[in-house]
Amino acid sequence: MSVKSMRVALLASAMCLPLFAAYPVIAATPALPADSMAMAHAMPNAIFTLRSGIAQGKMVYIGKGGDIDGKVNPTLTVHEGDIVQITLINGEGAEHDIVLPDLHVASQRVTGPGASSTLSLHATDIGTFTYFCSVSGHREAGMEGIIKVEAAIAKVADTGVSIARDPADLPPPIAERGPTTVRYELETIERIGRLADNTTYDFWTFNGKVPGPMMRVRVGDTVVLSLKNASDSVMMHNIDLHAVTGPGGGAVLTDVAPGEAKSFTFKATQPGLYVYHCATPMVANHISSGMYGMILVEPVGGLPKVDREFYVMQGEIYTAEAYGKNGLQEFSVDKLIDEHPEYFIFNGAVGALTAEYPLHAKTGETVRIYFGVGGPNFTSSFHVIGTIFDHVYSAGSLTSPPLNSVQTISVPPGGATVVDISLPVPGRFVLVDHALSRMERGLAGALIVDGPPAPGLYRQTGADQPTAKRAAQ
Ligand SMILES: [Cu+2]
Repeated sequence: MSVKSMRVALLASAMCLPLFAAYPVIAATPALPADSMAMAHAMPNAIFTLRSGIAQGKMVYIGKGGDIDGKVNPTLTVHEGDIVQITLINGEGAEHDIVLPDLHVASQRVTGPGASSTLSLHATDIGTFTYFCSVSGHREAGMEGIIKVEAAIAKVADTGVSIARDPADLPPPIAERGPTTVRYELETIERIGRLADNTTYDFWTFNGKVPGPMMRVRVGDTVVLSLKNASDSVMMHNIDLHAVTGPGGGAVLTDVAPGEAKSFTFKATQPGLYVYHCATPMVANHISSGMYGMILVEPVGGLPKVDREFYVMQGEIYTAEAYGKNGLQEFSVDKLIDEHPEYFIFNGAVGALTAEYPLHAKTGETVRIYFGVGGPNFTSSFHVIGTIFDHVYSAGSLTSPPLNSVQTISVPPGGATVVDISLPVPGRFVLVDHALSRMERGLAGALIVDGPPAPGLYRQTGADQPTAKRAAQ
């Protein structure tokens, strides 16, 4: 068995956050390996939970959830390149840990029932490696298993179409002009789409993507909005725009059965960034399935110019099975009513803004993010790790003066904000809801800034190496 093997990094190290209560103590190594930066902020793509317990009179690890559910000392199969996350939960109250000495990674010891510790590692080498409990006598008593790193496989083709909205997909600023009439045509489309790698979901959408298209008008404009429901839909749908003054925000004028189309006209009387959504009962079901978007009503003269603009929305998915299951996931009305989502997502899917459509910019540029929460239930504490918002148009209000120098902004369901960020330092910046448990359920985005280093603003000035090897190893 190879002792060299995988390189390890602490996810939390670059976050500067006590993100996880328990983190592995790693053996003394010269420094964090080069790929630790790649791993920092990366979403784990192989996630396992093990519970300590007793089976057939022996002390063992028992798999919890996914393919290893209920299995004793399960073999953890991952693929080369995977970022692996293993959580140990103390099932019965004796002291335990999980160590993988060949991989230079170990959990903390967990003592009380329910106590847990999570470790992460980057599976860079193919092979079979042992995990076991380093508490005296426990390995011999049965607490031992293997993690198998197999060759990377080509992505399975049939993982569902992408329903993720590219955050760079939004209309440009409106040039200086007087009020006019603007027409928008939306179509409600129900389709099986990719929710996560190897996981699909029956999304309900405006125009086939989540969020629906961003609409952009000027205050004083007259908007003629037609809504068509695709003929292969099952459900009725409609649209309620928060930019509208009138019963239902348009919903009562746009109830469309499959194959039907209706339109209505409204005047955009107040500038702001507004959410729109389907309001067909059960409304929360339609929203959580992906039926939300935003309309920007620009003030006279527009907003101050920036170099790039992005469109990002947060939502929740309520599946019957637990987060991380493969295959087509079914909706759970019980979890919706209990407000217990399995997934939190930016722009429709896990990985939409990290793997599929990361936000790109260059140093020295200013970027603006139009951020809204479709929800339907959870307030977002919107934050971009490694940046400070220069300006925040709180609550999506464009007629109030913006806040300056803000770290995190609260955005309620059915609410929005506009944030401006300047980017003097290159690197990878991470969009999050600072209720960071949601990151473990899929919620993260990446803003990748290219450009020369800016050591005057950000540089390493020391790096003490770990001095003691973990006693257990
Ligand atoms: Cu609907």
